[in-house]
Amino acid sequence: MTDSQDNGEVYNEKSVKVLKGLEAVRVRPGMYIGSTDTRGLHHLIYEVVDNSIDEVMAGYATKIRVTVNADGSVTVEDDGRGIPVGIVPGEGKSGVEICLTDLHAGGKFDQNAYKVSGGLHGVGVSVVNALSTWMVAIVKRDGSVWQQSYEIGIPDGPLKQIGKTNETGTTISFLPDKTMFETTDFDFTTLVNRFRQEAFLNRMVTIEFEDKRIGKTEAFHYSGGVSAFVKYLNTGKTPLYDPPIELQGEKSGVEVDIAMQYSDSYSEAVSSYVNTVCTPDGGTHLTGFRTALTKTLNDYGQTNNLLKDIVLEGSDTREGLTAVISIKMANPQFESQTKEKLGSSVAQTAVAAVVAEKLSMYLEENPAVAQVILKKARFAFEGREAARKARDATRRKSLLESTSLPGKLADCSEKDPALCEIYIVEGESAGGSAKMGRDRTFQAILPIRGKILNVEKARQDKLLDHDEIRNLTIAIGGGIGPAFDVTKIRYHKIVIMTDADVDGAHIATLLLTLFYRQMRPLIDEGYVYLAMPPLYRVSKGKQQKYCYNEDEMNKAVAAMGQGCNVSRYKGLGEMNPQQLWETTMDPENRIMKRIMVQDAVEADRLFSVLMGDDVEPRREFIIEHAKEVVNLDV
Ligand code: 0RA
Repeated sequence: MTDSQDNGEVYNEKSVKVLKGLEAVRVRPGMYIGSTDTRGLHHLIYEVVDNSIDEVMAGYATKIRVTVNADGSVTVEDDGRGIPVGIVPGEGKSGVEICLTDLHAGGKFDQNAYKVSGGLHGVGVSVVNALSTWMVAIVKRDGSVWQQSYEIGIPDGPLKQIGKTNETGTTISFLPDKTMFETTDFDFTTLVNRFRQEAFLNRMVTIEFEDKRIGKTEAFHYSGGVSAFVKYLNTGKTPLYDPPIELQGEKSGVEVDIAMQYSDSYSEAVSSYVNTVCTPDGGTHLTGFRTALTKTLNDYGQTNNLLKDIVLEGSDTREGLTAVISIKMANPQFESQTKEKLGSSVAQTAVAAVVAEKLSMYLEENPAVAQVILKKARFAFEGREAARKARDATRRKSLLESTSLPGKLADCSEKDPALCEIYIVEGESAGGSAKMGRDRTFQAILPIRGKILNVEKARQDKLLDHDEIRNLTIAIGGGIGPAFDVTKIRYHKIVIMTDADVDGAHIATLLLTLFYRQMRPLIDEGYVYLAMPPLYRVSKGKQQKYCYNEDEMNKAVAAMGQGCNVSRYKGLGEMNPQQLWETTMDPENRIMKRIMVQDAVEADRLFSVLMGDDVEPRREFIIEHAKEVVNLDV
């Protein structure tokens, strides 16, 4: 048998496999990208960008440009080595084609130790390709420019040389297939937050992001890395020392990079990452951090007579702590497919060793900071003791366990939580309309008064003294704080409905922060939504159309023509019950934004900006958002 025959056979057999693979992706897209909703859609971009991030982590690229084009397609460009263009022996195809069409290409010819792509969420660019109406790959490598195009994953021909260059890099463009997704509308803010986070976790990279649909550009580069990340997360809080403590080191092949800074707040904001991928459920690296932190602070406190005769618990050492734990390691193992929790035990020992060594060194060298931290932890210990005593003694137990629901709650008749929705509505008048407009079989309404929930400043034991927080807690039914039990909740859709103005955004932020900090599983399970009331009603005679943004309004005006009437809704209160039902509450017509952990993390930060001690960031936020409101006010 000659070589060419051999290659031919391999080629045919592989091609059939590739086609079958791509077909499988299109039959069950959710299996490959998690879901076909907005989350799955955004994963497409993350997957492609993660490949470029891998090239950055391997030390070959520094710049990534992401563009959402005017037609909704996406372009991701990097200045790395370029995907290999040569024919891969035994495959009979170029490296580019294998990378972009073979489901199992990951790792085949890429010896990158800390891969993010192709990992847990990482499914390979071939999956993105299969779910795209078209994709174009352009590679600059070996002195030439190379190109290959695809339709729903199938190449239009072999990789072609289309020009000369002395640069290197990879550019991938794609248009998500509308028939595969519930929505193909990328969200600017979601993407901005993701790219910012990736830039914080890779201090080498510069990510430029342009959204041509709205003419906005952002660039992210943070030479300060995780320390800059922590400072960013603490915007608006009052740090107890500055700069954040940095703990870096390498043990057993695990690179550990941690920054931590305490503020005078009571909440904990510790997030963890493996190879720049967020691990919302923590895992071994987080456990290693926690145990070493507790032990190191106890040891230091005992040795230096700062703790008298108390022993700190883990939670005492994390009150008011903002920290980012970023590790890089080969072949991380996760505990489950969907929940992102690290299982590799080597990460626990490595992180614990680095933290114990570097933190005790830091404390020895910075006794003033050490004093401040120990004092904070001791205060937390005392607060916890006080709370426990109060809990035993007072009414809070009976309050939460009482079977009577809040008087303000208009409950639904359905009892199966999976079918029930609760609308948390700003203001009594909108609450009244919502009560009248709702479908009372499955929709409950809880009106709340404006600015209520300063979770930041309130200690755990004081939260339930707030009427509004108590009402919310009893209505939702899972309790509050560390003991929150998601299996006891009474509704699987918790919908925040506020006016579409700065105050409304503020109240939504407060509620999201409460959920994020005190009822976290609600966010993780995807039970929290923002209602999206329309901004305009365009009418002419008997015709009418509700519009949810300016663009839709302009289109409706154009369609109805001369003499049509445009009214802008400034608040929910301007809609009568029937209108509120039709536009915002009827599952057939309404638009709701499902809150993802990422949104909640940003809300948590925004919350600190709004409620924290610094005036300047708050002023900036309000000005920034005032602009948006003015823009809407045409
Ligand atoms: C495999 C091998 C090599 C680079 C890449 C893949 C690569 C993939 C992507 C995806 C987006 N940007 C990328 N940049 C590089 C390295 C081969 C070598 O030069 O040794």
